[in-house]
Amino acid sequence: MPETFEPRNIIVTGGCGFIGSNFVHHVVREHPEVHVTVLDKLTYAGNPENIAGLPEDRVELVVGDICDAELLDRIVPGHDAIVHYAAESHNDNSIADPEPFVQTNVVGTFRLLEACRKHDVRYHHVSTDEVYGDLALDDPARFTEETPYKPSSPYSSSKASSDMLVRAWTRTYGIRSTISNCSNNYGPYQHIEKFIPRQITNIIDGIRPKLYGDGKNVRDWIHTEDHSSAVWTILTKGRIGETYLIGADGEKDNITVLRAILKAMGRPEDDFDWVRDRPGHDRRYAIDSTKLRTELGWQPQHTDFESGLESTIAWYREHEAWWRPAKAATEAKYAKQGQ
Ligand code: NAD
Ligand code: TDX
Repeated sequence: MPETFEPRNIIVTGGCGFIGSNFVHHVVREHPEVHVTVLDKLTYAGNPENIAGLPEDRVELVVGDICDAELLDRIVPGHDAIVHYAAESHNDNSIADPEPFVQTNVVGTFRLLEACRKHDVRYHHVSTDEVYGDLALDDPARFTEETPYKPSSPYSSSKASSDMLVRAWTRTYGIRSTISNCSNNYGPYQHIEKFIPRQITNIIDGIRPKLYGDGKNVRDWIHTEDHSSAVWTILTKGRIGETYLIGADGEKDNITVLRAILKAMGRPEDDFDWVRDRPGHDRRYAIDSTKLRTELGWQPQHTDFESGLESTIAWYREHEAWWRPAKAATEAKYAKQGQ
């Protein structure tokens, strides 16, 4: 087992987004010795409510852009690690308007790496399984750390670019970094543009859910809490310069997920609309997380998808005030795209 790194004062970029805020809650709950500085620009996807109520002596919010080198020079010194979640994260948005994806995901990562180089701070890079492109439905293969990069969308190619920067900065400048590539997350605080919360909030609003293409595309679902424990494990026990894939054996096709949502919400299983497919829509993602499990001893704890879905549905029912302000605009954007 590699030596353990014991961070005390970390920066979490994108800590007001879906997965970043779940990670901040995880750290506050599980690691009382750690102080978190959240750096977040508060784009449409960032909401300070996601971390409201956490103890002020444990969590500080700095509102700012990861692309702002001067800001990074002010806040990075004194921290012992950056955990980088901030990104433009939605594939459909990247197809409609790719520029912010290149700016935040590529240039933003470059700025953070430069700050880590200058101030000698450890860096964990949160990435996605989408950098590997897609697999055929009838292919028994799953992605491993050795799978070649073959991203399909502006989003996934910007994430792939950022991963490459991390590898180059690690090899050339000796940045102390680790990378993780995780599969599709679900759980509380996910923006309602994404598949699962979009359909849950549609049903609450009496709108029929929308399924792209033939509905057979497969995603490998993981509860966001398991993603958080995996990132903490890699940050503290991972080997410098290594990549770890994070997944919880949760492959399901979209129509199965949608029918499970409809059933859990008391609707007939065919009560949805087929809509225009996403251009370049990846067919299947599947993660082999053997390296993380055997080398670092990580195990997912929330693998019962039906019960995870039920608690996620309950969360959206109980937090209508949180998602309501974004609902009309999100659906108007989809309607314009025929989705
Ligand atoms: P999200 O869109 O919910 O949140 C992104 C956060 O980053 C927001 O709070 C936003 O305000 C902030 N942000 C955006 N641009 C910024 C900038 N220039 N400077 C500072 N802050 C900025 O995203 P998410 O779904 O929580 O994804 C978080 C990370 O996890 C991303 O890097 C994404 O690629 C990765 N990831 C996501 C999934 C998934 O299923 N959602 C799976 C694997 C990996
Ligand atoms: O209304 C919808 N109907 C539909 O059929 C939406 C919004 C999506 N879909 C399909 C497209 C995908 O096959 O559902 C699947 C999941 O879609 P998204 O929630 O948009 O996720 P995906 O494109 O798979 O990417 C997600 O997982 C990997 C995250 O958004 C990325 O940030 C992450 O890297």
